[in-house]
Amino acid sequence: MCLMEIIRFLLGLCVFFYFHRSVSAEATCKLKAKFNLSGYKNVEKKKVVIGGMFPVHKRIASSDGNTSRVPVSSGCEGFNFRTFRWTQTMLFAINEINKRNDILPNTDLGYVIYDSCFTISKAVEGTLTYLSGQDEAVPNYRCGTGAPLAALVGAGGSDLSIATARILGLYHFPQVGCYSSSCSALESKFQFPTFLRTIPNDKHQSTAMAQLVLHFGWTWVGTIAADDDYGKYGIKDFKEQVEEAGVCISFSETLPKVSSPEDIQRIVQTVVEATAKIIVVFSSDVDLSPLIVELLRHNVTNRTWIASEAWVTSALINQPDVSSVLGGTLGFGVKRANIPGLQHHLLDLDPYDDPLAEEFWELQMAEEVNGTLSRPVRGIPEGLCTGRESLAQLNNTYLDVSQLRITYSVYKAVYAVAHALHNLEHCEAGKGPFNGKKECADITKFEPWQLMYYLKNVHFKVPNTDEELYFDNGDVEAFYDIINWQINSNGEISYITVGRYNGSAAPEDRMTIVNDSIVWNNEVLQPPRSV
Ligand code: TCR
Repeated sequence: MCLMEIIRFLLGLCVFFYFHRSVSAEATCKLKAKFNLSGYKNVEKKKVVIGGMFPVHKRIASSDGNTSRVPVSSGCEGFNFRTFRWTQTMLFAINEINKRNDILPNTDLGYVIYDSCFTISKAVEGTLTYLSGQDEAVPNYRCGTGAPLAALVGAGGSDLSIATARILGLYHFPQVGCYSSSCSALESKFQFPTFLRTIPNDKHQSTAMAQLVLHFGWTWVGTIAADDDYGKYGIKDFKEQVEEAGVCISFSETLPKVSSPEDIQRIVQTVVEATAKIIVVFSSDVDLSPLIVELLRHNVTNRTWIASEAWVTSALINQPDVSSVLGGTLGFGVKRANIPGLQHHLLDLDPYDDPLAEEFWELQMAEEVNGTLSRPVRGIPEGLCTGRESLAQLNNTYLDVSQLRITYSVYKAVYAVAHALHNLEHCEAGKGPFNGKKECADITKFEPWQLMYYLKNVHFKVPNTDEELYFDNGDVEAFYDIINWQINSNGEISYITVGRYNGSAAPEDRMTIVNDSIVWNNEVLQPPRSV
């Protein structure tokens, strides 16, 4: 038994507060903000809290349906190392900003983070809790004497953000979707007035995929979509465009949201029997991975897969041995960047920080003990971990900083909020934008709509990159790398950039692709023909 289990028991109360709020808990009016004041002597600084919501777990645990006792909010299961990295990136960005003297020099950022567990109900619960600042989900965000709440960063997939954006919109509360919410439906400012995002709108990705299909002259393609807004809107926009250009759709399948081996078998069957060899997949990695496992088992090769950005660089899909099935894949990745210092922050994770860090540690160390990796610290009796082991030798998605794309959009989202807060704080008296009287807002007690004003108008250079970030009606520039999965000398897949797509360029200049640099997944290593 791992020592951590005992610690987990002791931290039980904390776990309860964060993730398993009892429906019957007595309503109190307190904020569970954590302030990172490390390195600060000046405790007099003003404080603002940023909310974050990430799908750190992959699903909620199924309930036993028992209605004879007090209901409790469902727990979550299936720890996701990739999304945990996004969560840690938010903390990293907040720390970095807190250390800077040029952004918010007089104000410290704190954070409250919720796990949306990839589930709409959890995301809604988190939003209500966030707005109310209470254990119990009652919307009343003005209560409490704590620091003001700034924007919410995140949610989960578009369907989660759509649910949370509807609630936040009611309160004019700003939300910055980062990876979560690329779906074209979210562009409606009428429906989602306070939603902005640092990931491009998927309508560009659908157009880019359509252009790719037309570029290679493919006329016969199959499509597979996740059963959520991301998959449905993405594939719908794609299909409309290719069909208009005369391409025929051989089959359209939908991946099940809840595990369903029969549905997966049916889709495998369709893929095997279809004559179309080009298959476009708009789905998150989590929803797609059961299908990939089955395709591997059936050894379905000689297809060309077109990947949406959610799975194009996912380690959950790119598992050992997938190269026979997925080598040659072409897909779209959002802007990537290096974030200096991030890896150090990821390695520096303290397992006692919060329940998520603790769960991460336990899982990681369990993997160690089970033997595939060498134990980072020797001399510890099997099964026990101390919390002082080193993460540095682990080879884990969490620590992989080679493809920071969505991670980078989380980083940008936090910076966008910080810049908006900075501009709000540094409003010159008598020259402010509000109420037709040139009023300013007060950083210690501003209204959400006042922050929204500044957020809409931010324009800044992202640190250590040459990217200028600003919102155009809530959206950012649509810039994608076209990535090809090429098998390297070790038999592993490398992501090679073979082209780019810039949605804001003139139509004829949007896509540049170097055909010769693509490696295809067929015997002749030629662009496949579609029939
Ligand atoms: N936007 C998708 C969800 C999603 C995702 C991902 C999920 C994106 N990228 C990576 C898991 C991993 C892009 C949505 O629903 O909008």
